[in-house]
Amino acid sequence: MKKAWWKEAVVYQIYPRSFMDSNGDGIGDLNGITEKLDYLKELGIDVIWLSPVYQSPNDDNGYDISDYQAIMTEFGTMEDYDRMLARAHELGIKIMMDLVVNHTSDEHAWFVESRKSVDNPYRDFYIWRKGKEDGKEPNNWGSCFSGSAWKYDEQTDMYFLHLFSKKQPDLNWDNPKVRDHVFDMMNWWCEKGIDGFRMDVISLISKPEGLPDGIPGENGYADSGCANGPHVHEYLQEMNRKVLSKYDLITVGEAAGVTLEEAKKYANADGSELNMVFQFEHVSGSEHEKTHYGKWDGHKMPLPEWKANLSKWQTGLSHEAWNSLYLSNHDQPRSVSRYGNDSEEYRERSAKLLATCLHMMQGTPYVYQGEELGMCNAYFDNLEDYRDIESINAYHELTEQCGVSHEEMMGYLKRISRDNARTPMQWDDSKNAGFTTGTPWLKVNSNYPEVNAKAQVNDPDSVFSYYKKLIRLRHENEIIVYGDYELLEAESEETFIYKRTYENEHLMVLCNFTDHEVSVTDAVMGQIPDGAEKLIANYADDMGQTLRPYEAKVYRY
Ligand code: TEU
Ligand code: CA
Repeated sequence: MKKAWWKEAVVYQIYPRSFMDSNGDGIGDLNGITEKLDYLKELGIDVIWLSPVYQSPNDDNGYDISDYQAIMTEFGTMEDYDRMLARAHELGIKIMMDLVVNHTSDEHAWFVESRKSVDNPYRDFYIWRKGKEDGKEPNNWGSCFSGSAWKYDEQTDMYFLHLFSKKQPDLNWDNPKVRDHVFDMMNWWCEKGIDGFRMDVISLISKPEGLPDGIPGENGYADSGCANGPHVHEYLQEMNRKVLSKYDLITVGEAAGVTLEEAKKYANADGSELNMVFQFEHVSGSEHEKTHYGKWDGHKMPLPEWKANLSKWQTGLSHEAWNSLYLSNHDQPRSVSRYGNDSEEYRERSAKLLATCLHMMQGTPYVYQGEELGMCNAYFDNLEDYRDIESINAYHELTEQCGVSHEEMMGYLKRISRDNARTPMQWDDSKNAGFTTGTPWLKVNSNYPEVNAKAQVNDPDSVFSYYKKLIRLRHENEIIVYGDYELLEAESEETFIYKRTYENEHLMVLCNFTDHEVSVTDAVMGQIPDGAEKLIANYADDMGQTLRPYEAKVYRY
């Protein structure tokens, strides 16, 4: 298997709005990030994925860009950006920018021009259509943020497409001028010395010919109906030729709706498109569960289905493409709340369990800010405490149009709202967790006195120190990066056990996903020779075939 630095790297995602506020306005900023780079150096990560810092009206917290080559006023200046980039490089940390080019903000100059008239030079930068004879939208697509995916624009008596918010009009990637403008902007950032791109919903950029009606009632149909469109690989290969191939970058495509077969094209080993993709199957609900309201009333997969899905990606891409490894990001609830156990008794233990299970797999691991501390969901009780447009729009749509009760909907939000991952980083036990001296834009999780970086960075038994060890082990052991993967005890509803093999070496990864003791089969234990080295574990001692609640341990032999 071909080796590469981005296969051996560990990436840390920063959501700038919630990472560190340096000027007391309650909003994280670039100088705040610069202040905390030493903390990330200590953790040992190699790359920072920076969620968008470009100029934006913040309808979707920066994922609605009004100027790709200017810094969001609230986050600071281009000089602040350059200082952060230089300091990161001094520390040997690379910067991966978030590239959001499926859509812009409706305040972007291109859209301001485009909507002026049907013959404006920028008209075809976006997707405009006449409404249907009966006055209905051009097709039945739903937006991912509730309502129709079309917004009527009086000025020219036409509708424009927005797969996300009304203020995020989709770019028309079939227009070569759009592609040239995007590639020019990407080259501009590469010439500044950045080290890669995370590409927002890149699987959606090529819309199906004729924009046909979708499957009625599929929540956010546009998201699934547009995925892996007719020209997406052609456009990415053009992007690779005109930008990516000219630099030594790390690239990951956020590929909503991607399948294993499609992923082999996006992340193929010949390097003609991207290095890897974020797929969504393992963070979605069970394939066998029909939900009424998309993610809101869905549940996580039962363990056997989850293990089978992750294993499918491990063996399915191995030697042909490359996996990203993640459980958390700014769109997902906190992993320890969703896949672990965030009770006082088991929060730390299960956070280490999840970290072991993910970081011992083949692929590039992504650590989402606060995941290394075992931060968990905030479970806000009041709608007024939420800020996320997806959550707020869904609240109104489901309670006002679908008959969902307030109490039911608040239960959905507490469990799976994106705001659970966006509460401010918990630095210490001072007011607002040391994130800001002002009023935070989003409330801090009330458990910050117990869960914060200051309490962990010097504690060898902390979640932080455990992540630090996992990252170091990946840097020191090729088997963790390149070893082949094999799932064991596939049917178990309690354990997640897999083996890695590389040249003549093996790792046995044993995880108990329950709050009670379980016993590992003789078939598994029989493979581990006496005296096998314990690489890492989340209990100090070892009970052999018995795994205690949320126990994780890795043997090398
Ligand atoms: O997310 C796209 C996407 O797939 C999410 O909308 C996801 O499906 C949903 O949030 C899960 O409930 C990207 C960004 O990561 C997200 O923050 C943006 O809101 C979205 O695109 C639009 O840019
Ligand atoms: Ca600030």
